[in-house]
Amino acid sequence: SKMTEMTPLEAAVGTLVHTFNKYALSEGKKDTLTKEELKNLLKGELPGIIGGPKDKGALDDIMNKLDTDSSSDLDFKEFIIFVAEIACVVHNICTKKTKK
Ligand SMILES: [Ca+2]
Repeated sequence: SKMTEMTPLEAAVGTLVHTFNKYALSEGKKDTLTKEELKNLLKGELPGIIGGPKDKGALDDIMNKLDTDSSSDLDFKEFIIFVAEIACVVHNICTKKTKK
């Protein structure tokens, strides 16, 4: 099928879209993440990298930083910038590890 012909990067992009939609649909506007949805996404999908935000203040800080248009929710573009930042951190760690 078409799915099995996808490259790993194509599949990864599909996963990003699917994951965003899965959480965005649960409450509020269906195409944005509320703070609660962001909390659940971090806990459910990035436990090894971010961990659950330890307290409400930490979650507020993340939300405020990512919500660049101050709409009180995250659209896909705001979310994907966050993922890009995480990817850069992971890239730096991996690059340092493999460098002799
Ligand atoms: Ca926003």
